[in-house]
Amino acid sequence: MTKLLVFPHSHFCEKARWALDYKGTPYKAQAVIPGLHLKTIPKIAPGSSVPVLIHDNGDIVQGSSEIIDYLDIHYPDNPLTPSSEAGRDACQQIERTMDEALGVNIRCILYSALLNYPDFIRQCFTHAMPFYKKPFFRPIAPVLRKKIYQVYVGSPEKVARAKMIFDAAMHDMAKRIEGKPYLVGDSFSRADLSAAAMLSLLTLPPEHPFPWGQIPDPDATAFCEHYRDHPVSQWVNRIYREHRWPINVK
Ligand SMILES: N[C@@H](CCC(=O)N[C@@H](CS)C(=O)NCC(=O)O)C(=O)O
Repeated sequence: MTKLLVFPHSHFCEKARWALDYKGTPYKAQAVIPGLHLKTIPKIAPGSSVPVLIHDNGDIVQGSSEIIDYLDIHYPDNPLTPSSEAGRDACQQIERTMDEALGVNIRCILYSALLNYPDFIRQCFTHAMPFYKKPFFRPIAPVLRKKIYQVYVGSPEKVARAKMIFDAAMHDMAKRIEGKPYLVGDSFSRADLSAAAMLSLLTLPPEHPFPWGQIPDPDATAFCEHYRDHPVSQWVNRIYREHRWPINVK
């Protein structure tokens, strides 16, 4: 069966999972053990990041945007990429900018607060992992915490900068969607899916398959709360409500 290798809580993995669900392609999402993934993933793909799609026909695709490209070629029903060249270019530009300005920065901001909660982080990485794999997480957790801080957070100055860029990107998004239901053209596309997936960590829409539960950190909660009534947050929730079907929890 086709498999999607993921970190279950990752917004880039949610983007790929959503695309697969949207296409109605049968697949199984499989949580990889963080840390060990640095050895296992590069054996099958060029880099170490997830998501990675392992198709049951043998094809392997790494990267959320590349997975959407692949799915649109092999499963043309429910297209996510517009058919016009202008639409395709617009999607590509939005997807790149939003993955970076929204996705990368919100990861930095939230990890900076949530890395202080080992139980929460363990749930993020091990949710839906088979029981025999879960014990691998505990011994690597302290090293992983340091590594995640180094790679995705960096320093308080970097977090402050991430907050500024994120806020500017939210402002830019608000302008793009003003008076329009979708980012590109008149219908749902990969641009909407990508932006909404990147911001799912901000609004935690109920249609998102990960069971977030209570966010344990007051700064992280305050950050999300600050944007609760923002037009972009409302847009994300609507996009999830109307287009996130059917769901695959694992
Ligand atoms: N551009 C990539 C980014 C994916 C990404 O940043 N994945 C992170 C998890 S959110 C990851 O796998 N990090 C571990 C690593 O790179 O080794 C995509 O769109 O798939």
